Amino acid sequence: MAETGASSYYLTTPIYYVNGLPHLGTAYTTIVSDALARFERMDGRDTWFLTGLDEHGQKVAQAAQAAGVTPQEWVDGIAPQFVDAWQALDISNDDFIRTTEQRHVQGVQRFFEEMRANGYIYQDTYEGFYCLPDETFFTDEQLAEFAESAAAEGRPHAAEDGAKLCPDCGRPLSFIQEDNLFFRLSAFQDRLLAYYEENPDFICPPIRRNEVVSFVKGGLKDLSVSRTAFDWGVPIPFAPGHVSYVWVDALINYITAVGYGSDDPAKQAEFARRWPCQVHFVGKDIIRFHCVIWPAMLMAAGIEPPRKVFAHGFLLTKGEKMSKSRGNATSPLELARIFSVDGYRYYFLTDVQLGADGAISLERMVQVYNADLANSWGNLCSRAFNMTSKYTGGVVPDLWEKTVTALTRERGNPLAELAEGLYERYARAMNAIDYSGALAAVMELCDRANLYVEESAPWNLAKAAAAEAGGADAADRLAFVLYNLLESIRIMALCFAPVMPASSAEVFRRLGLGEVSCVDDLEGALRWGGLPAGNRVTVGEPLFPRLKEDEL
Ligand code: ME8
Repeated sequence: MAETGASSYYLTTPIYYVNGLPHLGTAYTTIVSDALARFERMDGRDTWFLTGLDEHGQKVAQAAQAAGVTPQEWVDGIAPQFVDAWQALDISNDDFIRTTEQRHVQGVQRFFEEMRANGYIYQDTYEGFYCLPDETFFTDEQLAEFAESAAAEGRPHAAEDGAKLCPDCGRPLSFIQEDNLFFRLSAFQDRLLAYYEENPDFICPPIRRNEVVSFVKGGLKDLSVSRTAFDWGVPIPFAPGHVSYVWVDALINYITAVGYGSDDPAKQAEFARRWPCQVHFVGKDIIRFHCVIWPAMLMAAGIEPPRKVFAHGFLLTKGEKMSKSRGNATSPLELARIFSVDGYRYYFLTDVQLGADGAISLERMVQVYNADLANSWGNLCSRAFNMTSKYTGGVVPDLWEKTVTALTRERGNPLAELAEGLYERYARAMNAIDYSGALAAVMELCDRANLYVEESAPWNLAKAAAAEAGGADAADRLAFVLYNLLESIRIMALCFAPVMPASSAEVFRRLGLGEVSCVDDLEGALRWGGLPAGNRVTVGEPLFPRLKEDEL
């Protein structure tokens, strides 16, 4: 195996096809990945987050032809729309790779040479079925299995004209016959199974792991890895007239983006530092490419496989997979306009159980937004900031240490107590890529803080403080309560930041604090007492104004 290091935290999204624009599905994977990237940075790791575009292949060539432009013109027209959409959704990717870039093309060519030098590439004739929309080959066995299960479930496996349908997307398959290059995937069955065994967390969640293991146990066929029927792809240096099969080209992006195949020593050092990747986030539709073909390709080229592939489920609207071709996709930017970018990100990360298929609906989005963000988190911030403005002149109260100790002894400090173990609970869930769990831990503190407002009734303390008798005591109590609320808010804003970066940054500004995104010691930052007394607090507009479904 090549010398590689694991001193960095490198994570990726799939590189998306440029045949359509960003939609809720691709935005979902990108947000899921972004939340982890942001958490890892705040938790002090040297993080590198990659996304990008898959620009080659027959499908793109055909789309360009239909539009009357060259494939390069076509992809150049689509790429900025992805860049803009991810920027609008606050995606913090460190790099954006396009497979038509020279750095990638050169790396793909080198990779092919490596696989060939190691004896894993040979030439033969491919004869079989191909799904153009999915850019996927299907073996006769796979089609027979599909025909059998479709018949048992009463679903069609062939069109009315007899054309075979794709087992994955249900669209008609094409028959192709070409002289192609083949990759000896069959030689990797045992090594893959051993890798899964030795790395039980390589495929997550477990249901996907079982699926992949039983697929590989069923036997692997060699894979056609070049095409000769068109030329929109990476030319294979030792096989004139052949371009790389688009999936092989696409998978290699994960290493070319961090320097593989470069002649520049600085890039080579970057590759040694970044690879192997910690997590490839993908949808469950492309798990075989990532968990079978990709690690086998890497083994064939003498490179370590990635540490983990996390496959999430599909977003469904009314039970159907949501996709542009089915016409049931709402644009991410449209939803972000209604719910704010943070409200949108929060919903998908908290209400859709990562890994399972998730039914999404506008009604449910409104419910979650209003309950958690408008009524709970946003309302807590408004109340605490308003009361600070009214009762302590908009300044974070200052109290003698002795007074704090005495008041804590007298009444306890439920917020400080709950915040105490928060890092552990939250970071454990984030490291396990369990966003719902992590956010639930933060919402627990939020709910407790809202209750604390009611229990401690600062408005009564303010009245008592203003009255003559017992004023000093009540003023201390009021200061104590307000500090506890503001400090809890600071702590929650830190924990919410990977999921809702803009509103957390705003809360930090309103508390007179620096950039939340610059935090790189989350555990230290979450320690109780970090909010400096004397900071000026700004009230501002509601962070998450309530939404009425009938007004959307
Ligand atoms: O497959 N729900 O690109 P692609 C959730 N270029 N996620 C969804 C989704 C849905 N309804 N629809 C799409 C490709 N996705 C290749 C990848 S990687 C080396 C090459 C997400 O544009 C999900 O992550 O078809 C899925 O795996 C991906 O978009 C497919 O994107």
